[in-house]
Amino acid sequence: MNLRGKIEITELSDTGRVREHNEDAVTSNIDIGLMVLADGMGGYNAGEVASGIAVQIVADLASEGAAREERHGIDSHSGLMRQSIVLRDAVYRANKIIYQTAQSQTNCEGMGTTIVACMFYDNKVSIAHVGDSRAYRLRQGKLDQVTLDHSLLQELVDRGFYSEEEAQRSTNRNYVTRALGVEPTVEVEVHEYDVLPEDIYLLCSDGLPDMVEDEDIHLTISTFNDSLDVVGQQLVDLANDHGGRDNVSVMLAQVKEAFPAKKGLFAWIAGLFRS
Ligand SMILES: [Mn+2]
Repeated sequence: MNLRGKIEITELSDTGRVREHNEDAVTSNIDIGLMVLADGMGGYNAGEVASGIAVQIVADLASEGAAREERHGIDSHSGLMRQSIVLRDAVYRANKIIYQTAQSQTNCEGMGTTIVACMFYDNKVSIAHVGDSRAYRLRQGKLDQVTLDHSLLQELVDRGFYSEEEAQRSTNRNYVTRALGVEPTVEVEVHEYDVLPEDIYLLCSDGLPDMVEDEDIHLTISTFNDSLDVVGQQLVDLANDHGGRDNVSVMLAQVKEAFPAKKGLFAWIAGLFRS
């Protein structure tokens, strides 16, 4: 299914005010309703290599999977939609390739990257993530953080050592407990959500929430939602105005109209024989 016209996407990635390189990477494919964002780390330009590999591999494998009819619908084994599995397996694969590259190329030693990726289909969205790059959703005037960071800070919040408010003010928020490329395998978190027309989804690297309070993110999206490009630029400008200490990347998707799946050819042929 082609989502052009049903979903609008915009993406923006900025070096910020302090860093010399932009180690974030973003890519999208409107035809299959895909957005991928990665925040790399590592010496020299290894962080850029890691995040670049991550978005490339996930985009390639997701397009391949989306084109194959048998990759749609529910997988009876896992209970997940097959699109979620495509996305998850793509992230597994990216992890493996980044890990192997880090092992074999001396100047890539120790590199890694976070990732957050989402794919829209059949009035749903699958969201996969590793690390502290985030997904948010604005629905009916309310902004929710959809992903929970794989970070030391989030673990401390989960265990009751910190309140969410204390965590927002903490200066030590960037220690991630999961990343791609660090181990031969990685645990990928993937969830599916129903999508409503007018929903706005935001993917971002930690450079946004580290610099801009959730309340201001909310206000910015609500105020400028007539133009996603303006929202994106405003969010990046806010992060930079507040210091821009890190690279900042934002991807936004606005749902213009419902996008139910068309019945596949096989379902259609089977239907002919049933009547
Ligand atoms: Mn970052």
